[in-house]
Amino acid sequence: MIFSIRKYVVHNNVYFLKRSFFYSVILNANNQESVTSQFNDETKLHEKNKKLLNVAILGLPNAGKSTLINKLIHRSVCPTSSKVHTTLHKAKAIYTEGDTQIVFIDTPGLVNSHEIKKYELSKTFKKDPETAVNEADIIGIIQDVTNIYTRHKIDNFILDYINNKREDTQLLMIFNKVDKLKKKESLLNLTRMIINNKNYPKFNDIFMVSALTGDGVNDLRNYLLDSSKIKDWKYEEEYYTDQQIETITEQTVRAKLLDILPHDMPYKVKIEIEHFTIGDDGTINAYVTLNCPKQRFVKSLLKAKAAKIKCLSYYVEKELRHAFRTTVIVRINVCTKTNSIKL
Ligand SMILES: Nc1nc2c(ncn2[C@@H]2O[C@H](COP(=O)(O)OP(=O)(O)OP(=O)(O)O)[C@@H](O)[C@H]2O)c(=O)[nH]1
Ligand SMILES: [Mg+2]
Repeated sequence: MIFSIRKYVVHNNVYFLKRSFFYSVILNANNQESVTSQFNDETKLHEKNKKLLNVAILGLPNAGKSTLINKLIHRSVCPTSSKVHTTLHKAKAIYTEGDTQIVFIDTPGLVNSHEIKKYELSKTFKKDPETAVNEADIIGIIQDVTNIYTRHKIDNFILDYINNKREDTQLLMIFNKVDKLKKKESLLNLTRMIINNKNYPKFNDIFMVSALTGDGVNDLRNYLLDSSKIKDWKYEEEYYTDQQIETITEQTVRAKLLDILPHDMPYKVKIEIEHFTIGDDGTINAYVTLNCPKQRFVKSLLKAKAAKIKCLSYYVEKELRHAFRTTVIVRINVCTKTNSIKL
């Protein structure tokens, strides 16, 4: 298995060199990253050469699905946090390079029906992974190698999703967070446990990556580029997401709030985009209200000269700058039903 993985890496590096030679990344007028061909006009990209691949990314909550997609497309369009249930509904992230377009489908973390009921999660937690499985040419199952309770197995409710895939849909096992593993040999054991279990479907390939550091991510991207099939693109070259900018902004505020507030507090805060403008120079200005159900939430956010709110705007602006490649200014207003404190 390791041999076949190594062989793959070498094979893909060769392809990567070829691609680097023919294509270069530029920033277009809207500061959006795109890859242009260095061929002259006569050899311009022909419609019939276009390739497309739909990739669904599935896995348990907090496995690193959104972080991996952001790394694959070089933009933070899928909000991430250290807590579970950051992604609430499916979202597409688009990567176009040369003649190939990859449409990644980010999904909410997989939870069983019992948990959906218990935690009153939205219907998207079941429906969106199902839709993603139907749309996918390739399904990537993300396995968090730092989670000792789940890393060596695939639960039955996850197998139910996979078993409903189209026959021609390929399946990848992606072990994530390898940067945190002290003993890299344990990856071999995990691989054995997954591929030798007769109850599990056959995986076409296995990848070991760190979505955080980027280790192994180029190999995965190259593999996907090489797996794409001749088909017209779904989106024009400049598109990198199917989400509204306001939605990404709101979800990023939510994600970073999950990081800075303890326990289940942030899940109870209602986030509203009060005002949203894009200036002539492309600068984004967002006015966001955090509607807190209790006064003690407000106190926690505003203590020490509103340190948490300042921290929140800093991280949201940083993330959105990386997503939209423009200046982003986020002003945050905190309120309860009775009080409103502008900052
Ligand atoms: N050390 C390490 N941390 C990672 C890696 N990938 C993701 N993380 C962290 O894991 C946490 C969860 O990442 P997400 O990308 O939000 O996970 P997710 O699977 O999208 O989570 P949900 O949307 O809640 O299901 C974040 O704190 C990430 O920084 C990795 O390769 N290494
Ligand atoms: Mg996510």
